[in-house]
Amino acid sequence: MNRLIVVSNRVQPPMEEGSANQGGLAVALSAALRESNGIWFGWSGDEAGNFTGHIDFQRHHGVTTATIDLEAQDIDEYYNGYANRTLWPLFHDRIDLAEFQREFEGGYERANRRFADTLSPLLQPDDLIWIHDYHLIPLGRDLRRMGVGNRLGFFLHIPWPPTRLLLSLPHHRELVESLFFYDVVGFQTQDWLDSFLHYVQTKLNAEVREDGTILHEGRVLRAIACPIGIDRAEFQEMVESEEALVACRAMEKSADGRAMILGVDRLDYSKGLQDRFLGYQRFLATHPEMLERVFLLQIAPPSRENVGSYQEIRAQLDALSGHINGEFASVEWVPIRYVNKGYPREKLAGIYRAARVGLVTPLRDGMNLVAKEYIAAQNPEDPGVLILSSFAGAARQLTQALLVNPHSADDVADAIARALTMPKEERIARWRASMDVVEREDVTWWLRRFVGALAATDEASIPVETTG
Ligand code: ADQ
Repeated sequence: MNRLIVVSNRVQPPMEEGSANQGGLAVALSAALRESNGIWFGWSGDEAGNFTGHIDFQRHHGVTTATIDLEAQDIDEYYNGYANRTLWPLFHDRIDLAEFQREFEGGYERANRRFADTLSPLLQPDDLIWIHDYHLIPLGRDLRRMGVGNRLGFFLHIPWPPTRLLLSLPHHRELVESLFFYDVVGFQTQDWLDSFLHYVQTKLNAEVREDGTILHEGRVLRAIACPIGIDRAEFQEMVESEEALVACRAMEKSADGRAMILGVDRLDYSKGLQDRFLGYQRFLATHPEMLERVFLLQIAPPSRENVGSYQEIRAQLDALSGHINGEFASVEWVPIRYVNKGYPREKLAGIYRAARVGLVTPLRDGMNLVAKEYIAAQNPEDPGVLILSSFAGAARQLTQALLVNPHSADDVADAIARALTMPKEERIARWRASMDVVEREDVTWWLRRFVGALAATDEASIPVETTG
């Protein structure tokens, strides 16, 4: 296997056991890198007074990392700005929250060039370079302009927006055209891939050829649907760990015979937490017989706290959970336990297992690994039920979950009621079908599929641009 160079905005190598809150990307890529013995390159998360291009190399649990610091202005305009205030909301269907500022765009271009300048001297001719996510879309183009002829792949972890939405992004054409400097571009689902194909066919007049490759102005790109999975083996170990067992027992004890409905999400407007709370409120209002017999545990560690819309959502959720608790609580029972912190993954695995219902209702989500982790954590003989938004990428694979429209409080309420009363045989049958997918299409499968497509690229067709 060629050496793999993974590039992503943040580098989060495997952490010490028991550390809290590793994101989906980090969890998946650590597994991928362990297998490929590669380097993980990206931003350290730290601020430098002036950008120096200094690279900090480290080794963590079998993974070599190489990180750079960015200047305050870069962080503001590239990370908090273009990535998280322009692209993230737009790609998650929240044009109302998307901010279009020229400084953001300039910062995004500048930071991507800084990545290219510092990364290119590390590259060896046979390296496969795999760039991740919306922060780094133009990086492939910048590397090509420096003469990098390696095979280059890009994977988008978030949805690709419908063309009519993307058109509202200034310079959308340049952004999309920069993807044509890669050999392979991967999307989480066929839906997101179809949206991409729609744009390139209708706006760029690109040709989608019979072999699935796309031809645009002499460049050939292979675009694939390649859904990310969880590290099944690692997760299985975690579920069986002492910490998980202790956490599971502690949760069951604290539930005191009540059925636990569980939500686990980064605190983000795309995760649909407000609508979820409203759906649960509707459930309580329409099923008075269930009062005091269930509770919702929502674990939601804050994220991106420097972005205003994230502060707002936090305040709104605090108010809404307080309101629902005020409306339904008794002296002995609180309907929503709302916790704003991350948990060590072993503990989280135990909490998943103790939950009768996994409530995963994002309004839009590239994939959603929590849904897969919930399935993987269940007791095969007495599994809980996954309620899943049809707008999560995971819904394309986990078709035997109870799929809901997360915007509809009635739909969510009905699904909760159905999940709580579902006969054991049906629970087992639905869980088994979901678990088959989680087991078959795990992170190793994802890695092989993407890297396999990249490695299969015909080297002679690699376009190299040395000017501009
Ligand atoms: P995220 O938006 O971060 O990822 P998700 O796929 O659900 O969303 O991954 C979250 C990860 O963080 C899970 O592994 C989960 O266990 C962990 N996590 C969440 N809350 C936690 C807590 N309180 N304590 C500990 N761990 C917690 C982006 C995209 C997704 C896509 C992934 C991977 O938005 O759509 O699935 O990348 O491609």
